[in-house]
Amino acid sequence: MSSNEPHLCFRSFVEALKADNDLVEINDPIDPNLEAAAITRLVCENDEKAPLFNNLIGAKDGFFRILGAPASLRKSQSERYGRLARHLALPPTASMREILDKMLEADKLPPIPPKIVPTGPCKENVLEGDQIDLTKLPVPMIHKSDGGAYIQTFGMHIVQSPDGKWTNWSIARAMVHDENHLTGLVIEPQHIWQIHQMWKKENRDVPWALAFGVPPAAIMASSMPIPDGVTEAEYVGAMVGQPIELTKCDTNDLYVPTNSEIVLEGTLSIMETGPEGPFGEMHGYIFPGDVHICPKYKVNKITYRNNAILPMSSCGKLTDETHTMIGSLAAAEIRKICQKANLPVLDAFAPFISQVTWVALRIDTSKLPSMQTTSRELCRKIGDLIFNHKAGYTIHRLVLVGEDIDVYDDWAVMWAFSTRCKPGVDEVFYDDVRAFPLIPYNGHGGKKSEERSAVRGGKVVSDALMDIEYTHGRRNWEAADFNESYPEDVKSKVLGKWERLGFGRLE
Ligand code: 4VP
Repeated sequence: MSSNEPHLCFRSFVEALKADNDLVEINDPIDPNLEAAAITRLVCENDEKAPLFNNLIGAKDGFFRILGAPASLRKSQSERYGRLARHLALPPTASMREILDKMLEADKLPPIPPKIVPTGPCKENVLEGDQIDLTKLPVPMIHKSDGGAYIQTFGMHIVQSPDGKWTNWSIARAMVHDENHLTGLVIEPQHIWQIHQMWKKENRDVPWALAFGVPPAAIMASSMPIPDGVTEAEYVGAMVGQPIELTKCDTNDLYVPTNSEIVLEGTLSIMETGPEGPFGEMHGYIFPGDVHICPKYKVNKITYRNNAILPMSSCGKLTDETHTMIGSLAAAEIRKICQKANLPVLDAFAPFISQVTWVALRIDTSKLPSMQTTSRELCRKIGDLIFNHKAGYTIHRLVLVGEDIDVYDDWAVMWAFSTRCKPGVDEVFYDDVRAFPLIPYNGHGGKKSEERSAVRGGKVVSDALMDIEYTHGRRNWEAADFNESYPEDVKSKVLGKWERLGFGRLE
């Protein structure tokens, strides 16, 4: 089987977007200093086509181009998740459920180890020694108050446990620090943090590679909170049904996807740190001047494909990769964990409308009567499990909804939450679990109360199930909407004459 298919090769993925009429190639000179990101931001806020910046001001010998919004939404309702679907060889009309099922599939399949090949496109060009100057590359400045130029918003960090048993692929932001260093977030409980801790104990810097423009299926897995110790290369191999082709780095013993667009090889320091941030983040905020001290990455070698493309997420308010990927993939893992614990969870999704700080869980209410459970007990079972698990790290509210609610429909979730969950009464609060410090009410909560913590508490399970669903496993209401409040013959009569009456086409 070829490794050149769009889900296995970033360059082919870009071609696939073009064939889908989901790409705008921009050959005008565009400034990587804010202009490319501003265009991409407007793209994200309007579900526009992905921009490919072919002519960045300052790109020397064409190194490099930028693809913005690589996994954002499409305008078309039927192909809303088309760009995500193309990451996984699914049809562009795939539903979010189908996309998340594909991502979960590998959990049940035997791992497929990668195939090592001696060389490939990522080695076509080389920069080393004095040739490396990150400050001279067209690295995008993404938001005007960012603390630096964020080269790393959609690349894949590659690190390995000191015993070599676990190789982790993940996304974590990083910015240019100087000619040959980056600084970036390495925060608990992330896997890159866990592996950094292991090397600290050994008193050695972490061998590291950062690959940009990797196989799209690989970047999806890098964004998903799969279990500790699972090597993403093998998980992705299982998911796509064939080994991922990797090639050895020249300056360390790590392996990178052979067809990566750009590879940085080096180390993640266990001692050296530098200023990092602020950065306009996934919740839609930047706090100017909010600099933190983070570990430094040292770049010893750069290799890249001819006409290399750097993928970039111009993240912030809805809707971009930090929502379509971080939120959705955490929800998928949460569904899996609930089901493995025999909890009656049918579906899970992080509503965009909550800025992916919530996960709605659709409960199999038919199971509730025989479980002889109560709202409080069910909330506690689910909250204890998810809020004490790494997969629940980014999520502060779990909303339990009945079978009539499509969790992939933000409006439906908000309707159920607002009308079926009595604030404070139908909710179980958690004040001693790990919080997600990036959410402004955590990291920038100020001193509204003495006991406030940026890193603990503030999580809740909100029960939007009704009593009758616990006692009889069914509902006793009809929605006062077109779908449920009119007989089929009336509905088809209305739909049949809708446009003739002068109304617009229904999607
Ligand atoms: C999923 C966690 C996360 C951590 C840092 C960041 O910048 C975005 C997401």
